[in-house]
Amino acid sequence: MYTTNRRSFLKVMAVAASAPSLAVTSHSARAAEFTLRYANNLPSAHPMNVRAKEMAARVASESKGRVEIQIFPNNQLGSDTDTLSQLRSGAVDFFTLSPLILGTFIPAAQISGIGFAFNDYNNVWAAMDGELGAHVRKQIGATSIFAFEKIWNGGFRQITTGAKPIAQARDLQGVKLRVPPSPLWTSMFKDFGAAPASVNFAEVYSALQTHVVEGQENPLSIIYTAKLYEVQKFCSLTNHMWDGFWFLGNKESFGRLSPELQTIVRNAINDAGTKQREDVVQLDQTLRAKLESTGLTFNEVDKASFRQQLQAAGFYAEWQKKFGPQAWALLEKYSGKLG
Ligand code: X2X
Repeated sequence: MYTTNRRSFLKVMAVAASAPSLAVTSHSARAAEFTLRYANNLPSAHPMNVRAKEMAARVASESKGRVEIQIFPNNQLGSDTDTLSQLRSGAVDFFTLSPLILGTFIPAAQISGIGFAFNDYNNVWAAMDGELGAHVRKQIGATSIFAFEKIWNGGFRQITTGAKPIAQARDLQGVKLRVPPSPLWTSMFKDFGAAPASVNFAEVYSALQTHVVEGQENPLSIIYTAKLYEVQKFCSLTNHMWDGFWFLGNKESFGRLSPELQTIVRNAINDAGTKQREDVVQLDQTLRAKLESTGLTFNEVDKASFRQQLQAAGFYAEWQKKFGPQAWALLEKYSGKLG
């Protein structure tokens, strides 16, 4: 009897002893005054998610636990198209999205995706941190959402295919190629002579695997982290455009934070973006050998043929008209004369 009682007594004591720490754990887990949901379309291994995790930890620490940012990578909350709707309604608080896909809602945002506009990263950051980026952020800010100052890096895009490499623009003739859902992307690949199909990134791997499409285009860092090399054979180094990710927020949910907390979040996001830019540059420069070792075959292309093809198809003239002379002048300030 005594032993049993003593045992149960000890058991009770053990539970009691652990109780405070349990209580502390659940208290601190519930302590955040603001829990904000950040969604994106890329795998956890991509620098976007690596830097986002650091950013969330910094926000938690600098806000002393008052702001928690939950990260949902890999389209966990839905495709880009779905997540954009959720961001607009406030069901999602933050979302990183290509300016071109954002173009389904704000057409003016697509201007940074014009084919062959930027030669290198100096050019890209001058434009996106300068007047071109400011022009686009102003358009975004006129809606229920806004973009933080520093656009995150997607990278310069390359074409991958399953059947044959693309060396000249004419090799794209009739090729069924996946493009992200965006009017500019579809227009550009139609003008290249391909047969573009709009597919959300969440479906790209399976669309390639089941041969619904024959190819796609993305930067090496995304081809690698999303394992697209498993379902593609050739990678043609077209560098046909640069793409980024605006770090977008829902205005109303961000507005619930005090100005002081807003500053903490804003600085952490912009700083993380600046680091993420460089991570992607480094990755894209070093991944070719790794991708070759998986069996992906690389080729250089006749770059001039692609640009001439766009020009001959009237691509630059058409989009200059759509964006208007003022916005186009801002683009050309950084890109030089286009078309
Ligand atoms: O959908 C794509 O291809 C991706 C991941 O590059 C974008 O977000 C535009």
